[in-house]
Amino acid sequence: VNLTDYTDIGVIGLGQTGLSVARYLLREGFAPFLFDSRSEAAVGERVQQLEAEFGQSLSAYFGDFQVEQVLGLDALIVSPGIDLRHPVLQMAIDADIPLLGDIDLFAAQVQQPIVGITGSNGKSTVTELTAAIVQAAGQRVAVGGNIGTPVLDLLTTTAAVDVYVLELSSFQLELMAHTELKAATILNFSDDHLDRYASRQDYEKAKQRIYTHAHTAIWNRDQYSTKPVQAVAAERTFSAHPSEPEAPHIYGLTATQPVHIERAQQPLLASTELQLSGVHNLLNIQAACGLAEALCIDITAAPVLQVIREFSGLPHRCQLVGEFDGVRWINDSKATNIGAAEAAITGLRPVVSGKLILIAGGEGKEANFSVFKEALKAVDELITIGRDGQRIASVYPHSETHQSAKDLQQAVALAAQVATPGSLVLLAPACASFDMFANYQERGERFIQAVEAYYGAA
Ligand code: UMA
Ligand code: ADP
Repeated sequence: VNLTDYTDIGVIGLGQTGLSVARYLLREGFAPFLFDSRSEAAVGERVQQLEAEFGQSLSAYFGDFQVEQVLGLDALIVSPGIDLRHPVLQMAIDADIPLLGDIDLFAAQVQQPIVGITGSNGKSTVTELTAAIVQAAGQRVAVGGNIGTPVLDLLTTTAAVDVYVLELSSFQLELMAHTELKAATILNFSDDHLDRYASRQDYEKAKQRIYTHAHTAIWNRDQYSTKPVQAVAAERTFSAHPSEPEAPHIYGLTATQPVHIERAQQPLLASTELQLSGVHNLLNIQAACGLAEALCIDITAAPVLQVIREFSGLPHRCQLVGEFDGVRWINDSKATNIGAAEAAITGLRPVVSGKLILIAGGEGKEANFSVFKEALKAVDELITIGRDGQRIASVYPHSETHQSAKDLQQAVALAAQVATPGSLVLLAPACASFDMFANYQERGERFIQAVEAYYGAA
C-alpha cells in the first residue's frame, strides 16, 4: 500500500481505529476527510482533540455517509466496525475507489516479523501468551490489533520491537490484502458475527484471508476449516487428540492421565502444572507454541516452559470472582458467542460437585442457538438476561428451572438463592453485551460488583 498514490483520503469511522488512522495520516502530512455516521454531538469532541493536537482544522462529516462526499475521494480507510455492505461503500467499490484497512497500512511500515492470530475464540489469550513466550525467549515484543491497541498506534512508541503479535478479527481481515505474516493461525470456528455475514461460509472466508501471505500456518486439526485453503510454506497443527507419528512437529494431547501437551510425540507440559484450565486452553497453549516455533524460538527452553506454566489468563475469561458460602462465582463475560460459552461449561462441569448455574443472554448477533442445546444439558439452573435471553431459554432442556432476570443484580440474587454449597455460578452470556452495557468489560465488572454487593464483600 503506497498512500502517496492518493491525495484525498477518507477515514470512515472515528472510533479507536479511525482516530489512530487519522493521527497516522496527519503525521504523514495528509489532510484526511473524516466520517462517522453518528452525530457530531457523539464524536465531535474527538475531532476537536485531533485539531488541537495537530494545530490544524479538519474536514469532518457526521451522520449518514453521503454519496457525493465519499465518491469524491481517492481512497477510503475503513474501520472494522463498519459493514462493507453499506450502500455508499458498495458504490465506492463500483467506482474503483480502493477500500483499505489499518493492518495493511501498518505492515507496510514495519520490517520486523509479524504474527497474526484469529479464530472465533481464544484470540486474546493466544495473543498474550504468544507475546509472553516471545519475551521469555529474550525478544522484545509489541501487541496490538483487535485486542485493543490499534496497530498504527504501535508505530508511535519509541521502544525497540523485535516481533509484533497481532490479534486480527474477521472484520480487520476483510480489508487485509498485502500483510506478510511470519506465522498465522485460525484457532477455531463457531457461529459469530452472523449479523455481518450472509453465511457462516462468508465468515470463514474472511478469516481464511489471514493465510494469504503467511509463511507458517498453525491450524486446528480437530476443525479442518481452520486449515489454509491455499498452499503455505510450512504448517503445524494442534489438537485435543494425540499427535500422529507420521507428521513431526505437531502438537496434541496425550490420551493418558494426567493429560499432557505433547510435541512430536514427546510430553511437553502436564495440564496439572498449569494455571490455565480447560481443554480449550490446552489448545490455546499448543497454538501459541506453534507460533513461537515459527519464529525459531525453542519452546522446550526452561524460561519458556516456566512462562507457560505461570500464565494465568486475562480478566473476564473464566475469572474466579470469589467463593462465598461454598459457592464459586466465575466471570466469563468475554464469552460473547456460543462456542466460548460451551468451552466454559464443558471445561468447568467436571470440577463442580453441586449445581452448575449459568447466567446467559444479551445481544445474540443472529446466532443459531439450537446448537447450544447440547452444552446446556450440563447446566442445572439457567438464568437469562438481555434482549435474546429468551432465545437461549427456548432451547434449554431443563426449562422448568429457567428464570429470567431484568438486570445482572437480579440475576446474581436469583442465582444465589438456588445455589447450594459446592455449586458454581458462571456468567458466560454466549451473547454480545451491547443491549445492556458499553462492552464485555463493563458487563464483567458489574457482575463482580453485584456478587460482592450481594455477599457484603465489596
Ligand atoms: N461507525 C460508523 N458507522 C457504522 C459503524 C460504526 O460511523 O456503521 C463509527 C462509530 O460511530 C464509532 C466508530 O465507527 O465512532 C467505531 O469504530 P469500530 O466499530 O470499528 O470500533 P473501534 O473503536 O475502531 O474498535 C475496533 C474494534 N471494534 C470492532 O471491530 C467492532 C475493536 O475490537 C479493536 O480493539 C479496535 O478496533 C482496535 O483494533 C473490539 C471488538 O468488539 C474489541 N471486536 C469484535 C470482536 O472481538 O468480536 C470484532
Ligand atoms: P477472543 O479474543 O477470541 O474473544 P479470549 O481469549 O478473549 O478470545 O476468550 C474469550 C472466551 O472464549 C473465553 O471467555 C473462553 O471461555 C473462551 N475460549 C478461550 N479459548 C477458547 C478456545 N480455544 N475454544 C473455545 N473457547 C475458548
